[in-house]
Amino acid sequence: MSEHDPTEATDDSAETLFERIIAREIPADIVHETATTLAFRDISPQAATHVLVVPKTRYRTVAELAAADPALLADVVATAARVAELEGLDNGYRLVFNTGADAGQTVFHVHAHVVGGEQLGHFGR
Ligand code: DGP
Repeated sequence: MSEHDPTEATDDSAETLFERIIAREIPADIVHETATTLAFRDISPQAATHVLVVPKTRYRTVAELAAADPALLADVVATAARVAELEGLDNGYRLVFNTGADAGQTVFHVHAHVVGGEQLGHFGR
């Protein structure tokens, strides 16, 4: 880990919740799946549509994923775009990768939030 990694202090030795969802060990409302990614509804939606997209291979953050496997990051983004199509988000959507504690990242298996289905406020605090 680089000394500048904002997630460095986090203990990520345990299997995360998302590995268990990918393995179908715990249920989730799955909306789309590809060979390399899985998309399922967020348990605590922040908008009319709120879907999480994860790579089936675990990386802790989007920066780690980008450095290790850029093609897999492209798969995540392509799946997010497909989810937006399937969910009818024709008027736009937001794609968010929370990274580290200050951003509120709670699950250290990289995930894209696909948020939309309504007019979103400007984000920040
Ligand atoms: P983040 O804060 O960026 O790490 O997002 C984690 C998201 O995961 C958060 O929006 C809530 C969601 N989440 C937490 N537990 C579960 C669960 O058991 N099932 C599903 N579908 N989503 C969950």
